[in-house]
Amino acid sequence: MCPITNTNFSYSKTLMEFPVDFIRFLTSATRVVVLTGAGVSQESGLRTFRDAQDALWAQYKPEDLASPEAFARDPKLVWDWYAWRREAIKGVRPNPGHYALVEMENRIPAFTLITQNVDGLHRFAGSRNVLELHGNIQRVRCAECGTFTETWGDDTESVPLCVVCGGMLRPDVIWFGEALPRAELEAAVKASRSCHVYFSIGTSGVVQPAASLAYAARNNGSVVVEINAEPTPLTSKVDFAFHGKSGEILPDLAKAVWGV
Ligand code: BV8
Ligand code: ZN
Repeated sequence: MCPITNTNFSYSKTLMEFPVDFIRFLTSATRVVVLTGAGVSQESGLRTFRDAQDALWAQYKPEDLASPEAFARDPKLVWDWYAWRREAIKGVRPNPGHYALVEMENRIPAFTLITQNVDGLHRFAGSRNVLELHGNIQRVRCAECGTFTETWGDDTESVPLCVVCGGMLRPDVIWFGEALPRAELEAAVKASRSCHVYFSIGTSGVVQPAASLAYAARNNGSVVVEINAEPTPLTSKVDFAFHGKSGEILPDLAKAVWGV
């Protein structure tokens, strides 16, 4: 466990003060890992999984729609939910939190951005070394033969079909009960086990195996940092917890460490 004491900070509007030892540590860190969740896209106008869903979908728990069982039960309902989310994402832009992570990647030799988000906003902001653990909603593939397709009709009575095998199309995201993409998961575990500083940002830290990466870093003696609007099951295990909006805290951190 890193020798630095655990300190909680509630965020205020003035430029945030960060503990000097934290700044010194981050300044000298050459291997940094960041895991993000829905909270990092909240200030872009996207609902988190915890947020009450839009009236249209309020009767459903996200984890009840994001599953092979739900797709088998009512494929059109699940298809429409993803079509609705895709439209919502088209209408938003990355926020200062996304851009601050791009600045960090530009200044840290080995920077790995692991995301649970399927919205693609990190890459849209300019992040390069991004591991999409749970897939990407903008990609669509056949649920039978796996063929990817760039075009599909959204205004159809039924789920669009695969031109190769006639199977139903589905979003290229990882549903509950489905295995994560092997390459991305292995790279995420490897990076988390060998980083100097690990950030958990905008995630409730509930969904596995993503939520266990912070513990892999901690067991490796990394400095573990949480930036989240509220405490999570991880908070009592981290070296530094900054509670507030990532779109405000991250730009201040980039300013404090790299003056950008
Ligand atoms: C698997 C893609 C097996 C789809 C997603 C019991 C114990 C342990 C594990 C399990 C278990 N039962 C089942 C499991 C496994 C399950 C799991 O973990 N379930 C949980 C619910 C207990 N995991 C799986 O099923 C995984 N697969 O295990 O397969 C297997 C293995 C091998 C071979 C075959 C099979 C697959 C998990 C991935 C599922 N897909 N998404 C889609 O998006 O539609 S998960 C999805 O939900 C997201 O990707 C993300 O991971 C999760 C939501 O969490 P967050 O992103 O953290 O969002 P949330 O809203 O919860 O929190 C937001 C936070 O931000 C809040 O704390 C809030 O305070 C904060 N915040 C808000 N605004 C801001 C902010 N912070 C800062 N600034 C702000 N402005
Ligand atoms: Zn097919």
